[in-house]
Amino acid sequence: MSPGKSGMFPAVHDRPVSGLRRSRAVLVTGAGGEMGHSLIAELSARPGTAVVAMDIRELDPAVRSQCENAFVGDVCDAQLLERLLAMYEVDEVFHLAALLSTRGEFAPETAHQVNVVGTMNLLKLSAEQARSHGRSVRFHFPSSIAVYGIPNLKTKQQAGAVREDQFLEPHTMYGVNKLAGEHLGRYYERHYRKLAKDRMDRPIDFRCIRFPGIISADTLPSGGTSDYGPEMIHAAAQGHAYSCFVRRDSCIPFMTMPDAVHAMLKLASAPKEQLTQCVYNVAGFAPTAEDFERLVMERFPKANVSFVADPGRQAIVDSWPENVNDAAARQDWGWNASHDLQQAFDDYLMPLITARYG
Ligand code: AKB
Repeated sequence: MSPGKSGMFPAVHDRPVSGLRRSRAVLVTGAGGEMGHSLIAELSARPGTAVVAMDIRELDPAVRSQCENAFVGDVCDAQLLERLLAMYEVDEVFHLAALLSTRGEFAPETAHQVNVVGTMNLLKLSAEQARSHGRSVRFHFPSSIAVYGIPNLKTKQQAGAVREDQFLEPHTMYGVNKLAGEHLGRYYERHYRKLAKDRMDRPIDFRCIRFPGIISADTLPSGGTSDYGPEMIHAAAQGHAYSCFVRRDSCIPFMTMPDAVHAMLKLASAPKEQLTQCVYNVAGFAPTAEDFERLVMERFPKANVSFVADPGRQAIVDSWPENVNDAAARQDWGWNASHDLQQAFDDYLMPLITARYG
């Protein structure tokens, strides 16, 4: 076993690959993250789906138990990716590994390495996988509302729900990286090695959703700028005081984690001929921070919520749209959120969060 680029020996819980034929698998990067927990639970429940997971840290045992195999390593480690892809015949990739918007502003070049170089590593190796097994690799890329860069609050209020082709001048490195990832994916699908005589047509089937802020009852986000929504709810449920880092009138779109995973899997299974674009908006609900406070106080009357805006993080949230227009997703692949704001609290968050914290 050769050490990966990091010089570390990735922890690999090898299970023998049967004979010379590689086992077919679905690869999930960033498997230990918020979305990875929920996505792997859904994928592993599908008959005949073998999930191979990859994350920078060891997986939670509960997640690990749902995987065929798990690799600890960095998506920038091309050697590790090559080793993994030599062991499995990968038909589908869910590339969740990323450095989010707030963390990315403290280390923008690192964010670029993880979010763009890591993505390109994986696209390149997936295209090589496609050549080797003769089928295109379905590549799922979670993008973000961070790709939008609205210049000021007046324009934000006038813009309302923005379409996929509007305001694409992101104010964060994370947003720049996600926009680059979208263009890279479209290139690998439609133009990869355009002039090469031995090129394969469409080695990648690239499918991308621009996610809003996501709220999970099971996990807390870290390193994001939309984190104030879930942080406020989880703090109140634990009886902890919470100082919200944005103004009360701050408004961006959110959705629940079940709806986010539902959207990703619904796009994943849509017939390609129905898809008129590679990148789609999806919307859930668009509360202000004050809406979150009101709903939290209704359910946790003793909650202690205060507002102390962090100018930098506030500027990021102000550059993101109030909401997104998801007409294309509804039209092309039948997207429809199952939780509006009230249902998110009543049907999803409250039952699970109160059970979790007692
Ligand atoms: C972040 O806050 O950076 C992410 C996002 C909106 O993509 N949750």
